[in-house]
Amino acid sequence: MKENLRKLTPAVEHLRILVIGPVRAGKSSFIQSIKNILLDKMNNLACAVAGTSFTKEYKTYQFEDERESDLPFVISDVMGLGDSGVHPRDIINALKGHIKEGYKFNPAQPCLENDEGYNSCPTVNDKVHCLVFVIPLDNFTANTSNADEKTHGRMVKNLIEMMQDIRYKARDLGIPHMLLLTKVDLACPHVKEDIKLIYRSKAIYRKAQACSDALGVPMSCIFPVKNYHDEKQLNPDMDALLLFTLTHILNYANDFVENVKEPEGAGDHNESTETFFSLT
Ligand SMILES: Nc1nc2c(ncn2[C@@H]2O[C@H](COP(=O)(O)OP(=O)(O)O)[C@@H](O)[C@H]2O)c(=O)[nH]1
Ligand SMILES: [Mg+2]
Repeated sequence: MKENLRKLTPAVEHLRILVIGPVRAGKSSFIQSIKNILLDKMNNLACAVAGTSFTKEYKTYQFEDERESDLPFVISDVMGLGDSGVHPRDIINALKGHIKEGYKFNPAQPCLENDEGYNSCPTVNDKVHCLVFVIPLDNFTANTSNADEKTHGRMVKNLIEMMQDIRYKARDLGIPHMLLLTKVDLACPHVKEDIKLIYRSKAIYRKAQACSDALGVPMSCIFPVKNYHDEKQLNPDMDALLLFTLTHILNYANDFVENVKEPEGAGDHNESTETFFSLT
């Protein structure tokens, strides 16, 4: 999978992935995990992405492999969604490439056209090519017997509505989007014990299904992962799952960039027909 990433030759300088989700969802940990895997070493926490607990500015991370070559994709991170989080209109601004690197988000007001941080002439490189919603599965109750609150656990209703609005906007812009489910180790003891069981876990499957129902995202676009968070060394099984997920994200992004070149096709992205979950 790493070899395939090296072979990627997108029609843009970098495929741009945007990760959004509530504070402490695991966005920075995901970026850091990818960095670790590609460099083939655990990073010093003092300079790690995940060391910055509350991202407040638009920050884009580049990746290089152990041969120190730059890989042709970047991941942009924004302040958490939800109460006192990033203004939803700034997510739309970021999708369209209007937010400049380093822009400090103001929860009370979105970035406006005459702001210094507003990029009024974004190129295709500045635009987001795949939007990734990050949803933590800890304390997530997938019990559908009672109204919304229970179904969605800690994902409070207005957060779901906010994510849905952003998703509709991304869809209108033709930007592919997917859900990354984090903290799976806290949602299923079998998966905590052995990450290889992830696509066999009924608990994870039910939670994924509840997220799919809540946000209207098909199961084929939902990816559970376990980030590096307290591990001291790399684990090949975790790496495989994270790289599998990253490969799909980059394929979606690449398809989008290819479609932009052909206007008739722009707006659709092929959902994989693979069945990811096999219940036992
Ligand atoms: N158990 C577990 N903890 C995680 C996982 N991903 C992130 N965390 C922890 O969750 C907390 C918030 O993560 P962070 O990446 O800073 O979230 P962000 O606010 O979305 O950037 C940190 O303490 C991480 O170590 C995971 O997959 N499993
Ligand atoms: Mg963060």
